[in-house]
Amino acid sequence: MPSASPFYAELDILIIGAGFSGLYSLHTLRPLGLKVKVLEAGSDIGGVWYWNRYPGARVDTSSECYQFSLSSIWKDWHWNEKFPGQSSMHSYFHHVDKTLDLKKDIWLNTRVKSAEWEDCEKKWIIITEDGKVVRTRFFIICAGVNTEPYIPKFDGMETFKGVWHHTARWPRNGLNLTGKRVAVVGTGASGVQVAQEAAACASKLTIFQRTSNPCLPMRQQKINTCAAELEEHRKLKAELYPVMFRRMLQTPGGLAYMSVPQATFSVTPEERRLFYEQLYAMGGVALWLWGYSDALTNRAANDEVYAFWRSKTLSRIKDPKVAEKLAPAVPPNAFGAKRISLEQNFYEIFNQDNVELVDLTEIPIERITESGIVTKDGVEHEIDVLVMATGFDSITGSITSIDIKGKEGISVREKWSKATYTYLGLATSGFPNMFFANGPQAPTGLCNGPTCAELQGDWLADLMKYAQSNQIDYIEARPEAEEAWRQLVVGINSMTLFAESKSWYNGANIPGKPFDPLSFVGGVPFYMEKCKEAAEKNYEGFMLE
Ligand code: N01
Repeated sequence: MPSASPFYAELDILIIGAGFSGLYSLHTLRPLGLKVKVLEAGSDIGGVWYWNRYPGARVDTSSECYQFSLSSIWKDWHWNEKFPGQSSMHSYFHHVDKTLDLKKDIWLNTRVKSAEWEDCEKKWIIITEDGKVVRTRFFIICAGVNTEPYIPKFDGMETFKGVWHHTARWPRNGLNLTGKRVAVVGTGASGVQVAQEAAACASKLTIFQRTSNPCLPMRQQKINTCAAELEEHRKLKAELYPVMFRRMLQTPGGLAYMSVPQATFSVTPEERRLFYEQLYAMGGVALWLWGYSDALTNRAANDEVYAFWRSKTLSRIKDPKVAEKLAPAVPPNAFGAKRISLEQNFYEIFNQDNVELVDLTEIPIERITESGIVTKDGVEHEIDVLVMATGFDSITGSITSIDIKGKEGISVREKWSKATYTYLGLATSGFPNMFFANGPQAPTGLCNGPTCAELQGDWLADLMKYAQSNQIDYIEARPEAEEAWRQLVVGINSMTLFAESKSWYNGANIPGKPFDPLSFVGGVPFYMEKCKEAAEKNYEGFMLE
């Protein structure tokens, strides 16, 4: 009996995760007067910004967009940088908590181990790693996009006598890299950020790159916070933020800007060059997302942007051999079809004497020893600290890492072992009363996190309201609705260059994971139109009882 457990709770709605999605859902569900709680594995709120504490961890979305749109929160919050660091994000979440009084309904340090559907009661039994049992009618997984660290199994890893950490499991008290011999494996967003910091203080930094990652200049800016400017800023925000947040719902990525309507080859090469120069000078994601409309659908158009980016990047790296590895003539993936990272001085660090690049496509890692990394050419790279910036079992990993058994007794992990099936990227058949936010087959990987957290959070809150007022206690996605959704997701993806890229967007970063589009690439407005359409037809595509 669950009630025999040392800790037992009966809820209406349980939310897993206290990042953007989980906090927003808690806030929007409270007015329904139901018993709602959040379980969070970390010892504090913030989700990805709680876990990622590696040196240099920083948001790569402009701060005005990377926040909740609730005026009660932004009116008294001031960012001090355009791209805030982890500690600013940490303070932001505390401000959110103070404003919305959320923590009283969050159980921290509580990791969910399993969830099982109890058909007779039409409820879920949730069990946590420390033995708590929760029975709940509904269950919303807001466990994050890049949550489950991926650590490759290198031979000899257990023999290493130095210190090693995955970027998302960095020690809470920090780790001093000054004067150390540091290796960074991986050159995604995390690897680039940690490498920039390590290059400034390590005695030797060796960066192991498997696939070159075309990074764009962040062009960080300080935001003045002196009293006079703050007042001016407050006024501007009151005028412009509501417009900006409305505008964000009209763009594919849930950001304030989008691509221009012209196609790449509809303008002269000179015009094109001028436009690329402007976007590059703006910094951030501009050259990636605000360029010509066909940049991610037409290979030749994509090659044009890549060639521009390459010419800019080559000029920053002194050694032509190193430059060719970081910005090769033939791109390994279409530009932007694998997540673009932002950098501050990533390419310049390779001009320093203490920084070395090892190209794993030429010389792979053979094994880890007591004192370092041995590559296939027999060279031992001696190190004190090994940083695994090797990414995550993205998008599905935070769901499949929980042992969730649905009404047929099979787990989500088994159900998605060959391909992912969801309806609207919000639910999956066979798992009644279970929903997810920022999960698979929603805009997730291509959507600004807070924007999608709010859109899906509002949609789910409306569904819960509908269930409450219509005495519905059973909601399950219909198999035929999820089949049709899958066709749509795969169909749109196949019209883009995302279909041929290898990245966490489609599971290609994890050995054995199906190669499958994990994000809906049709853009936020089209996605929301589909969700709205289903809701207006009394939640068409769901069985409601
Ligand atoms: O992970 P990644 P990440 N041997 O998957 C390499 C968000 N984020 O943590 O490309 C050698 O991008 C792998 O190589 P390859 C952001 O959305 C945001 O950096 O697969 N190398 C790759 O280079 C981001 O996209 C922020 O060939 C191996 C790297 O490890 C997402 O999180 C900051 C390997 C993994 O890169 C993930 O970023 C940080 C192996 N066996 C993260 N296995 C900001 O907002 C993997 N690699 C700033």
